[in-house]
Amino acid sequence: MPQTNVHVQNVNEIKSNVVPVWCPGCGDYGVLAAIYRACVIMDLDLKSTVIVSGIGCSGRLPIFTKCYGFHGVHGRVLPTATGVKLANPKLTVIAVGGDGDGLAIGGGHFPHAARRNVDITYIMMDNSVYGLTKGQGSPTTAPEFTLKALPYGVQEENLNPVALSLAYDVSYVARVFSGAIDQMTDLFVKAIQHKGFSFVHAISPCTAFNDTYKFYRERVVPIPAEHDVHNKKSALDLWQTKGKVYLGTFYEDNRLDMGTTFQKLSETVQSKGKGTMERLFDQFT
Ligand SMILES: Cc1ncc(C[n+]2csc(CCOP(=O)(O)OP(=O)(O)O)c2C)c(N)n1
Ligand code: SF4
Repeated sequence: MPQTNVHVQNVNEIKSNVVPVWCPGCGDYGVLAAIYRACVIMDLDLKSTVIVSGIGCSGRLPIFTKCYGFHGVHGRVLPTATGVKLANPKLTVIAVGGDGDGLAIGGGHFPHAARRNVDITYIMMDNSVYGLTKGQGSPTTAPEFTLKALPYGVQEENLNPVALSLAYDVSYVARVFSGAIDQMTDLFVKAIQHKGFSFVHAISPCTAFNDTYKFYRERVVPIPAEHDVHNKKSALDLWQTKGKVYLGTFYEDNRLDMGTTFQKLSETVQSKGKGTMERLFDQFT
């Protein structure tokens, strides 16, 4: 890691010289803008901030920032981000990827990131379609959406990322919408500040293949101020409310993150003096 810290005063200083190539109106612009703003608000050191991505239109995001970036393999954003964080716990690690990346090919990694409670933030940029590969249905394509490639819609129920994350006992769960960038920024800040695995479901419509702006604008409402974020049952009730798509923090729990657990384990083991392996190694040194 280079020794010089880089802190910035405004969002223009975070932008890289690569201009985003997303389609006009793509929700991913909103997610990127909110990440820029969150970095400034939190005064993050760009040289200690890593954005890891999967493959998809969403996967392009890291290159538009001056943070460190890792454009990984389709569906493997969480194992990669986990590895980065455990290798260097001082880093702020943000994982980004699409709904296809995170719930289809990569769906098996989500519960394990949750139970490990590794201290990273996962922003799922959900456009309910495979954008990069030109409009196939994804695990979050709801039966009410008709796509160019699916004129009769999907014939199966969609997955709900908030419901899954609550069921997996993710320690911070929030939902945001690209049409509400101020709130999105605030919740990215909260998620990054959370010590443990934080998940943000970012509704990020695809204007080319599944333009859901109108659908969501008619349904999004803020989570009521009286909602108790430590009450899992209330969070589940919010998710299941028909006709409304709640935005805000659903759930928050402060249990030990994986880095701290490992640190404690290491101290316990070291306090017991040399173990069998160390005595064995000593014979060769
Ligand atoms: C192992 C592997 N399988 C399939 C693909 C083809 N592929 C590229 S992106 C993608 C899905 C993109 O959808 P999503 O993850 O929702 O991201 P979006 O483009 O919508 O942001 C697929 C299937 C790939 N690159 N690698
Ligand atoms: S295809 Fe969809 S997700 Fe991809 S850049 Fe265009 S609008 Fe965005």
